[in-house]
Order: sequence, then C-alpha cells, then structure tokens
Amino acid sequence: RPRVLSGIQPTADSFHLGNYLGALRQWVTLQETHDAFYCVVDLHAITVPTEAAALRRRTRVAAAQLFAAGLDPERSTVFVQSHVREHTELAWVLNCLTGMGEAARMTQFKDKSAKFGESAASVGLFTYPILQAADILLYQANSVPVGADQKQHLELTRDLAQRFNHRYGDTFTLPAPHILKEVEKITDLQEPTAKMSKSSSSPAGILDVLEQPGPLRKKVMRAVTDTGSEVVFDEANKPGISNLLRIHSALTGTSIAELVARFDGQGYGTFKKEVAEAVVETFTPIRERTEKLLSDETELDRLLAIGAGRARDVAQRTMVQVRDRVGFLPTS
Ligand code: AQP
Repeated sequence: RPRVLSGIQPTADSFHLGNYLGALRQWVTLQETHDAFYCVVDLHAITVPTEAAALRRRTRVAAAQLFAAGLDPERSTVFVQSHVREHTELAWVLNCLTGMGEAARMTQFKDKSAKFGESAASVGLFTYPILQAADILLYQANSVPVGADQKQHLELTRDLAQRFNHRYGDTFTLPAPHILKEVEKITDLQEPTAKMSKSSSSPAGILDVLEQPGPLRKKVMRAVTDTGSEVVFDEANKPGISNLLRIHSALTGTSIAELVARFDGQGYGTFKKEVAEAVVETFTPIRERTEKLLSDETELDRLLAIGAGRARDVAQRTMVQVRDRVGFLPTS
C-alpha cells in the first residue's frame, strides 16, 4: 500500500470548513487505500506565540476532531508531532541543506510575518516549511493530501529530498501533493477572495466544525454575496456565490452545473438556506462525537500514545539511515 502523510495545526479551538474539505475529509477517504499517518503538528503551532494551557487543550481538541471526522485508530496512525522526537532531529539536518534565499521565498512566511513585522517574527516561523519537509520525509510518504496553500511547501520538500538523495545516496521517497481542485481553497465568507483561515478570518467569515447550528446558519445567511440575484458560478465576478456553490457541491455530492440549473430564478436566499443545512448536517455529528471523545481524556491520550508508538517505529528506522549517511558516529 502506498503511504500517505498529512498534518494539521492545533492553532484554534476548532477546525473550520476549509480544513475539513481541503484536508480532513480526504484523510478519511485515503485511509481505505493507503497506509495512513496523520499528525497534530504542535511543534508548528508554537511558531507563533501560544500559551501552554491553550496548546494543551487545542492539541486534544484537534485529535478528538480527527477521530470524530472518521479516522479509525486501527487503520490510521494518528499522533502528536512532539511525541516523536525524530521530527526535530531531521528538521535540523534539512535546515543545513536549505539555502537562506530558498527559505526566504516561501510566501506563507511573508503573509504570516506581515502581522508582526518580519523582524519580530520567530526564526521558527521562518524555518516552518523545513520542519514540514521533515514531517513528510521521515515517513517516506508517497502522497500528501493538502489544500492549495501548501503547494509551495511541498515543492520545497521534494527539492530537499532530491538534494539529500543526490548528496548522500538514495534515502527519501519523493512525495507528491494530493490536491482536490474543487476544494483546494475554500474562501472566507466575508472576504470571498481570501482563504478561510483559523488565524486571519474574522469570526463572521469562518465556519467552525465545532460551532452550534444557530451561528452556523446565521453566518451562511450573512455571507457576502455579489450584486445581482442569479446563482451562477463565476469566480471573477461572483466569488461569494461561487464559494457557496463549491461548498454545497462538496458537501452534498451534487455537481455545480446541477445546482445552477436547480436554483435558476430562485434568488440567493433559498440557495443559502440549503448551503446552511448542508453545513449543519455535516458538522453536527462530528461536534457530538468530538464532545464525547473529549469527555474521556485518558482514553484519548491512550489512542494518541498508540499512534505515537507506531509513528516512532517508522521515524526511527528512517533516522538510523539518515544519521549514518550524514556521517554521525553511532552511539556505543
Ligand atoms: N481555506 C482552505 N481551503 C482548503 N484547504 C485549507 N486548509 C487550510 N485552509 C484551507 C488545509 O487544511 C490543512 C491544515 O491546515 P493547517 O492547520 O496546517 O494550517 P493552514 O494551512 O495555515 O490553515 P489555517 O486555517 O490558515 O491555519 P492557521 O491560521 O493556523 O495558519 C492544510 O492541508 C491546509 O492546506
């Protein structure tokens, strides 16, 4: 079975619809056909200032949502990144293979550091994509399901794998991004050309998986729509309606063409109501299962310990090879 790996940051008290459609839902599908490794990337989360208590809480909430969304702990290896020390060790080796200019080209750093000013941003935020490369390469992943925002980081990962293989001998599998065009960028409901994002969307622009039906419905009904009243897919002139069409289609399995035909002449209100119902129907069972999982932290931590054990086995095997190829002396 080919191997798949992906990660998600515990940077908020809930995942959002973009995370769900761009990543999580595919993770669940891929566990059927792949040897699947999924991690809550807490080391990535501290690249921006984070309180310890919030990180602890969010890491458990994140893990619970992964299981609640359908990841089966028997079939998928679900773990917390900091439980497997090899991630930071390989990241160091890869740091030493990455050019300053190469790292400086990463657009996510430019976007995220703009908030603090580049000189106040942490070095960790700067080297974030290199740690991400380590996450992927440690597991010799063939495929990495992500949203479009991660394309550039995946290219860097491939470049680093190739560079290492060329310099030290064949060691790493070259991973390919697995990006579903239709859901690669779910946008902010209030700013429909910007990505829906945990850290930069306003509360009104983001649909959280763990949110109650009332606020979810209200937000969809108040989503920015465009002038006119026709439900048509037109990315350039109607980004708001196009985003809602994409969401409806992804959640209900109805094609966009079919939706456009069905809502012909009906106006935005009726259409938005259906979108809201599709969101509520999808999120409600996930929220309920998440709450249940969080009510037993011992059991949740036990599942994560099992995942960490399985992940460690693979990661340690890769690092034994890496240490030897780089020229580090074996211990004892
Ligand atoms: N709007 C989106 N549409 C499609 N996919 C998305 N993803 C994120 N936003 C969208 C995908 O979700 C996965 C996990 O994301 P992450 O937690 O690693 O962080 P991110 O990509 O930086 O997403 P956010 O919401 O903007 O988080 P913060 O604010 O913490 O940085 C990834 O596969 C991502 O592509």
